[in-house]
Amino acid sequence: MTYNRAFISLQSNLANQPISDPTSEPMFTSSKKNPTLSWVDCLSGARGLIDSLPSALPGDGVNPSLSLVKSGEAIALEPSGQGSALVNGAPLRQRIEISEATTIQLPSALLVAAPSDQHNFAFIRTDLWVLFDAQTGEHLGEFPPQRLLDVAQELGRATDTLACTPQGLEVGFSLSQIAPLLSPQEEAPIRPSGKALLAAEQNRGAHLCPVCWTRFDAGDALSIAVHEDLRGDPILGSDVRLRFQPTRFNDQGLALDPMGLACTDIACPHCRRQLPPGYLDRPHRIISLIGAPSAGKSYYLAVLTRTLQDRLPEDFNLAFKDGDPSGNMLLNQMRNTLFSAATPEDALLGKTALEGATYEKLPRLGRMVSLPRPFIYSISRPGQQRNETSVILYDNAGEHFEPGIDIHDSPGAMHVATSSGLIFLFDPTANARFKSKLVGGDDPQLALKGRVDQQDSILSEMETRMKRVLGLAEDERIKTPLAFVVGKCDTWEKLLSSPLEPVVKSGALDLAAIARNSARVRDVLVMLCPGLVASAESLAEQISYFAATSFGHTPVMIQAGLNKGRIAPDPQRLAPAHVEAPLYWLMHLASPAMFPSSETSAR
Ligand SMILES: Nc1nc2c(ncn2[C@@H]2O[C@H](COP(=O)(O)OP(=O)(O)OP(=O)(O)O)[C@@H](O)[C@H]2O)c(=O)[nH]1
Ligand SMILES: [Mg+2]
Repeated sequence: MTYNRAFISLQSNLANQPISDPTSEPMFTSSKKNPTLSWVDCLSGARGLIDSLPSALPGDGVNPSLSLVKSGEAIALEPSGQGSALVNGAPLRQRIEISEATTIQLPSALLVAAPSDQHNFAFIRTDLWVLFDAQTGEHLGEFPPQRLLDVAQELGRATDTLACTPQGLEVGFSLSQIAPLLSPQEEAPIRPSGKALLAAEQNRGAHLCPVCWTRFDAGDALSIAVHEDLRGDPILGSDVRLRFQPTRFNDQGLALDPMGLACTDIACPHCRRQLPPGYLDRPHRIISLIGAPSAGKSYYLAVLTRTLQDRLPEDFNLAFKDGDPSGNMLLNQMRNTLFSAATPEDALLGKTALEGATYEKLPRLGRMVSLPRPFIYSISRPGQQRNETSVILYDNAGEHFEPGIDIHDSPGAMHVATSSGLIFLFDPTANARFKSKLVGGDDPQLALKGRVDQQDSILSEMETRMKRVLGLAEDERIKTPLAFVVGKCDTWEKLLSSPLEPVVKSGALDLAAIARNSARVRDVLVMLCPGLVASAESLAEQISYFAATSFGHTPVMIQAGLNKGRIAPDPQRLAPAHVEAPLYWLMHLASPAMFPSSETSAR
């Protein structure tokens, strides 16, 4: 819906024309009926009829700022000389006749009045207001009046560029003019201004949004309207259901949408993205997977989620379930592509595009940005669903971690700052020193020419970003534990001094075995990339090295067809190894009760 520009300018240009010539003949002289005036208070919803004149208006206090008087066949507004009534947005200085719907702003009431034969205001909904652009008339959404100022702030819009009106009314108010009536008096002076303050003020609360990583309190979560007529959100677009701050609830405590339907879905108050069912009821751990383009992140995620589902029941007596089937669809599809394929061509996973399907465009702290979709899985002990926790994973494009991407313009990798654990997936097939040790290997990746190895700068970029966001000093180390995973170990495991040991024993994590495996991998890294080890260890307080392979065999290069020249695993020979160990270690540090170690369980 677009609001008529002429109508808005009529209202916001503050036209309250005086009666041009009070002595002139009235236009209609036939009716002898006394004029009556219908009015509605746009905030309280009170409404009524005035037929005895002169009269004061409701809400005009003990010293009324205007009075209603008879003016020929019509009713006119007469200034009393005191107070500060605004009529059609301008101070009332002289008598004006009410010939059509007229807005009247009093110190404690916001009225619309019109001759009763023109309007009875029966269809006005004062609990739901339309917000629109004062210049263009563009419809920006419908909100309860008490939300209008917050919405303006969320939109990053000055209130004097916005106009609003109760649903069903054809005249509007300038949002800046009516602001004092919308915000309770005591709140007004403490609203901070400025972008930094805005960001800081918005980023508080008990819950963290898995999409924009901004904090909020449960009471501030938005509800998602159910009624089909409420399709269209002012910020997310016309095909998205309206997000609104609930004010009415049914007997079960469910929010009611503006059409009275009960709503179960909720959304983040910042980015407005729908949150998975039950999101606020359990703790969440973000595990950030970091790696250069082609490091193997997408395959690792597909294999990791499958392996966790298979291994967690046996290893820790835990169930690993899809915590958001519709939100996890893409990762589940990747997993199915890989594990139900018959040929390498079918098993091929595409490169993750910087703003492709794994990303969605959403508002974050006042600007529209691309954010990676969260993949949420719940972990629980059978019979103890109450102690459920969940893991959030993201499939970023490797480019997102490279230096040169502004973290505010493109904050898609900012989850690192709020995560419980970091997995840095190192790609040995992109590193010249590893490659020189693997000469003669069959992996076609080892023969790829022209790859630039930026993995050291990805690590230092991650450090810089995290320190910036967390406000850490240059010489401080990051407290988030770092699992340094040297991936694709099907190609290089022969460089290890001895084979890796199993890390789970009798339902507990064997930290000593993890430490010995870490030392084995670290030895190889120190030999080939000592600088990288030094920077990783100066970055994080807690670090452990791992080796993993998503494939467990050498992938092949596709020889013909559309995907000719691309490298893919042979689905018949998939044998992932050690992929779960980094996650077990990070989850043990984050939730030792769920992922106990042999040390803790022996105590
Ligand atoms: N040998 C071997 N190759 C692997 C393994 N995992 C992935 N690869 C190969 O590594 C390449 C990149 O894998 P992806 O998972 O697409 O890499 P990515 O990190 O998601 O890359 P971007 O999406 O560009 O950031 C592909 O050619 C895979 O075949 C592995 O365990 N062993
Ligand atoms: Mg990828």
